Amino acid sequence: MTLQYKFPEGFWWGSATSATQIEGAANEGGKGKNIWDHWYEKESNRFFENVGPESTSDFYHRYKEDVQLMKQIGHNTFRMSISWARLIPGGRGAVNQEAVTFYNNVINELLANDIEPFVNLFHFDMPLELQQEGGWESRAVVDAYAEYAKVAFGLFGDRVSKWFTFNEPIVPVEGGYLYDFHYPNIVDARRAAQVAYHTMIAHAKAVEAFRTFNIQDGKIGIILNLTPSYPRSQNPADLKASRIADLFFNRSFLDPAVLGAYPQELINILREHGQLPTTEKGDSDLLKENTADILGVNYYQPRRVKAKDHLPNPYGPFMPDWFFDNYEMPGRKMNPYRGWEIYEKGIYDIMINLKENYGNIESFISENGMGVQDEERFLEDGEIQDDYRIDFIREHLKWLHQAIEEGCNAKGYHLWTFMDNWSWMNAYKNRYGFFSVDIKTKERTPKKSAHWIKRVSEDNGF
Ligand code: BGP
Repeated sequence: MTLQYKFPEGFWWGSATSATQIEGAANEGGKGKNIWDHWYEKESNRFFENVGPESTSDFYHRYKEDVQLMKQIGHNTFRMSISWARLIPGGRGAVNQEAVTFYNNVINELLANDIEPFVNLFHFDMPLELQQEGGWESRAVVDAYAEYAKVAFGLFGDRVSKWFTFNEPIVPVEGGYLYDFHYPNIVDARRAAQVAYHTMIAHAKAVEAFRTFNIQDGKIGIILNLTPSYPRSQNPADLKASRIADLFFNRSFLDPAVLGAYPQELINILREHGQLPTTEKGDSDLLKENTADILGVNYYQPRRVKAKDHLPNPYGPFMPDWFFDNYEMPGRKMNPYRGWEIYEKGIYDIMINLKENYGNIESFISENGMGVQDEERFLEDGEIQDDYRIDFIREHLKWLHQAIEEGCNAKGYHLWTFMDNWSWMNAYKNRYGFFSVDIKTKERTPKKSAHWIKRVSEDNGF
């Protein structure tokens, strides 16, 4: 059979997930509390249908079965995260041996089934005690994170070679400090900038520590949600709006992580508006000397922007949105459930940008996927016929393939996600998995896309 889209030898086929979203066992195995456990206790009404993080998809007890399912659908790689609050309850000090056993078991099970684990250290889940100390606003928390990273490299680095410091570090900044969709629900751009900055310092410290560990074939990177900012038009005012949106939402992390320095224009804007974070001597060298080896790219949707229609309210809090309005392009293709535009070519544009402006750093699609509500509508003979998801993946893969043909250094594609999981405020509203999960019985059932991806992974193309 000749394939129209053949991927390079050794291409990484798999999926991604995070600890809080699948493990469950939130109060078992000696795990400490994180901000999600706490926020849910305080305000369960903010979570879809009041479903919290306590049991989620029960990976903690079912990882063996899940690894078998991954193998069945052709995964050769899988990205997971370690729960900091599980490994080191409270965030500092003694390591929880039950957690070590659990993560060892998961890693060993993956390896025994020829699935390479990619391990991420932080996926939105700050230990509660450290949040109460100020979270990422606190430099002491940055140091605690660096210690945690060392513990993880030491415990698992003999078997795990691909490490990631953070998943989408801008999301806790946006959610927790600008737009009120994560705990601690603060609206304050100056504090947001401090959180963003300290996250990058924490990243660089973890990279610096990683270099001392001599991990075989070891690579360390970061996972960023890159959302290309497309201007409404070529009008200079629209172009400027898109450039500034790009500075705030992409380059704020991409530049320091890959190039080792912040864009001067972003610094100028923050300075002009009195929003610059506090820095320490030596920070800029730390960033410069500890850039990422590998970049995970999460891509779901583009950002479309235009020049502002109205002046910002001078009495309102400073916001990145003082410089642009979001633009609803007529005729855009939407995923109406998640409310996100679908624009497959975005994946290509991101890769070309990495090639041209970021030294063609080794990268991969670390998340891409389509969340759909009430998927039982599509049940036939006991399986969800998710043709829309197959289309979604296929069309994105075509553009990724094109980028690779043009010399982009993209090594793999991970779907968000392996099985339906718990999502932050949306809980189980939108389903993303190759496998559906019955949230009462926790039973896993393949969807049509599971059979499809099995063939694609095994053929290394389609
Ligand atoms: C990314 C996160 C994931 C995941 C995904 C889907 O931003 O890294 O944790 O949740 O988006 O988004 P959502 O769950 O909000 O629908």
